[in-house]
Amino acid sequence: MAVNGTGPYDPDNIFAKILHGDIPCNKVFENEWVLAFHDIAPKAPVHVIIIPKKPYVSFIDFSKNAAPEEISALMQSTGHIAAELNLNEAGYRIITNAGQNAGQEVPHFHLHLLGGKALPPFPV
Ligand code: D5M
Repeated sequence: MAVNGTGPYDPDNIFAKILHGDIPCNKVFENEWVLAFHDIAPKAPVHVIIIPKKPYVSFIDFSKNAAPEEISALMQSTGHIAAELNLNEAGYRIITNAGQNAGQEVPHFHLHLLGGKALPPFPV
C-alpha cells in the first residue's frame, strides 16, 4: 500500500526496524551515514535499497533537512556500490519513489539501485 510521502516520519516503518536491528537485512554496504541492502522483492538481478540512517520520509525531506555530509555520503555510497557491483559498464538505474502517486511503500527515504539486465524503457 502506498504511503503519504509528505506525512510525518513513522518510527515503526520497516526500514527503521532494519536500522534498529529489529529485523534482519541482506547488507551490501554500511558507513556512518548510510545503510544499503538487497531488496526483498528484487525487480532486477541487482536491486539494492540505499537509505540514510537518519529519519527522512522523502527526497524533499532529505534534500531540505539533511546535512551536506549526509547528502554527499548518500551520493558517494551509491556510486561506490554501483561500481562494486560491476554495474558501470553495462549500465544501471537509480530511482526514488515519493508519496502515493509514485507508489512509495516504505516511508523512509530510499534509493533503488537497479541493474544486471537490460532494463525496460523508463519508467519501470
Ligand atoms: O519501495 C520499497 C521497497 O522496499 C520495495 O521494493 C520492497 C522493499 N522492501 C520492503 N521490505 C523490505 C525488507 N524487509 N528488506 C528489504 N527490502 C524490503 P518503495 O519505493 O517504497 O515503493
